[in-house]
Amino acid sequence: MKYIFITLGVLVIYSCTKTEVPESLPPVVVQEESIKFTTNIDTGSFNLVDTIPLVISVSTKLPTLGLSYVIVASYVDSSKQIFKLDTILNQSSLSVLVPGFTKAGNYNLAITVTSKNTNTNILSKNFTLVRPNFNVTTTTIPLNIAGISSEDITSGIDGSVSGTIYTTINGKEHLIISPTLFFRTPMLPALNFVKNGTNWTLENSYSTGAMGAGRNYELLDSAKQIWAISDHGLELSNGKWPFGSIYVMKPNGNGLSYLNISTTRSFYHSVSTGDLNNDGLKDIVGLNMGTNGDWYGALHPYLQNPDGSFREARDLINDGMNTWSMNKGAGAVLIVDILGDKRPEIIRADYGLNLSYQQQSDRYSFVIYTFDNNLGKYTVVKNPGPLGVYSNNDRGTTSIKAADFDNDGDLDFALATEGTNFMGVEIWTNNGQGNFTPTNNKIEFTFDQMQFREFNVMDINNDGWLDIVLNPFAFGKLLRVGGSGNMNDWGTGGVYLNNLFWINNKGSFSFYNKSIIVPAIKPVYFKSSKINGQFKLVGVQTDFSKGLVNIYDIPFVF
Ligand SMILES: [Ca+2]
Ligand SMILES: [Ca+2]
Ligand SMILES: [Ca+2]
Repeated sequence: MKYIFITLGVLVIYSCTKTEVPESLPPVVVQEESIKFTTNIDTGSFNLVDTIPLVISVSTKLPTLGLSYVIVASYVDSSKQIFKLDTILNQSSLSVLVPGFTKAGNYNLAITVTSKNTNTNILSKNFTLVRPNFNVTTTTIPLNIAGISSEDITSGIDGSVSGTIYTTINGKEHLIISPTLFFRTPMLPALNFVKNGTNWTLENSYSTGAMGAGRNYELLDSAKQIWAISDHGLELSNGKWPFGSIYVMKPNGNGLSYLNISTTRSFYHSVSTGDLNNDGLKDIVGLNMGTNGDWYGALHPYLQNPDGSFREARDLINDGMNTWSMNKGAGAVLIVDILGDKRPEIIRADYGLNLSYQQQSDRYSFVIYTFDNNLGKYTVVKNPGPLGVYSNNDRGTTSIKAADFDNDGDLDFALATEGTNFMGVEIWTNNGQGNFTPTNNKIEFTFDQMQFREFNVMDINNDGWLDIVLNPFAFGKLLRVGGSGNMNDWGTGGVYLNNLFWINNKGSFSFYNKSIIVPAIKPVYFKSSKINGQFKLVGVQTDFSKGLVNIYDIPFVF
C-alpha cells in the first residue's frame, strides 16, 4: 500500500508542476518508503570461518540518489575493528566478502543502509557472532580389506600412532596409516585415506607398505611428497623378532607406491634425510637398535642413486665397531645443517643401553657428526655429555627435531624421551656454534597423565613463535575427559585438546591455558598438520564389531 501511495505522491507533484496550482493548496510532502533489508546471516546460525560471504538485499524502492551501505566488523574480545566498508551505490543489493574472523571468540557485525535522498531514512542491524576454537566433521568408513579380518584391521589401526602420516599430496589431504598387531602376525597392509571435498574415503590398501611397526618418518622431498619411513618390525610375543626395513613412499596419482631400500633387516627406530655426499640428491640414515646382518653400528646411511634407488654406504659414518659409539645405545637420528658448512650434520641421540649396568659415564645425550674431509667420512665433533633429562640413566631419546625456538637465528633442538613410566620433551638451545644446552622448557609426564608418540613443530597460533603439538595415544587423564589414567579407561568420553598444545610464549613454553574439550569422542590417537595454513587435527577411532573407522576432522583456531 505504501508503495502505491508514494507513486501517487510523485504523480501528484508532477501533475502539479504541469498545471497552474492555486496558491491556496498546501504543499505536498513527499514521503519516501522506509529502508528495509535482509541479509543471508539474519538467522545467525552458520559456521563462522575466516571470511563471511555477506549478501544484503534491500526490498525498498531504490531512492533516486542511491543507498549508502556501511559494514563494520569488530573483534569484541580485544575491541578491535577488523573490517569497514562505507560506500554509496545505485543498487538494491550488495555482495561482499567480509574477512578477518580469524580468531576464536566474539564478533560484532553492524550493517547500516541509508537513503541518500533522506539521511534520516536509515536501518541498522547488529549481529553477534561467535567463532568456536574448533568444529568436528566425522567420516565413517567401512574397512573391507581382502584377506584381513575386521578385528585385525581395526586392532592394527589402534596400534598405528607412530607410523601414521597426515599430509597434503597434490592439494588433497591424506591420512596414511601403517596398521600393526605388534606382538603377532598377520602383517597388515598400509591404508591410504584421501579427503575428497568434505569426506574421507579409503583410496586403497598397500601390501607393499605392510610394516611390522612403522615407527618414524620424515619428508625426503617436500615438493614431491616423497617420504622416508622406518619400520622396526614386530615385537613378537613368541619367537625371534623379524626386525624391519627403511621404506621410501611416493605418491602415484591419488595412490601410493612403496620401495624397500634396506636389504639388512634391522630394528629401525628412527630415520632422517639429507644430502650427505654433496651430489644434490637427498640421502637417508636409518637408526637401528639391532640388526640381523653384519652391519653393526646404530647409523645405517643409504645414498640416493640418480634413478631414485638407494645404495648402502657402510663407510660413510665413523660409527659402530671400533669407534667411540661402540656399546652405546641410540634412539633417534636427525640430519640437519647445524654448523653452517657445506654439508649437513648427523645428530645421533642417546637411548641408553641397559639400565641394569649402565653408568652415567656411558651416557652422552646426543652427538653431532660432521663430514671430515681428511677422513672422508662423518665423525663426531660435539658431545655435550649427559645433561638435562639425560642425567637420569633411565631416559632415552625417541625423536629429535631442529627448529629456531628462541628466534635468535640458529637451530635449537626439541628432544622427546621415554623411560620407566615417563615421557617428556626438552628444548635445548644453540649458542650459535653448535653447542647445545638444556633449558627449563621441558614437559614431564607419567603414563597415567599423557602418552604420546612424538610431536610436531608448527606455529599453531600464528604469532611467529614455533609451538609443539603432541601426537597423543593411550589413556592419560590429561587426554581422556573423566579418565583415571588406567589402561583401557576411556573416561566419560571426550578429549582435552589444550594438553596437546605446548605453546611457545616468546621462548618460554607452557600448555594452552584454556580448557578445550571435544565432547563425546574416543579417538585412539590424534595427528596434526597445517593444511593451506590452517592448523588441523585428525582423530582416528575404530569399531571392530562393525569393521569401520571414524576419522574426525578438527580444524582449530586460537
Ligand atoms: Ca646425496
Ligand atoms: Ca635458536
Ligand atoms: Ca606460536
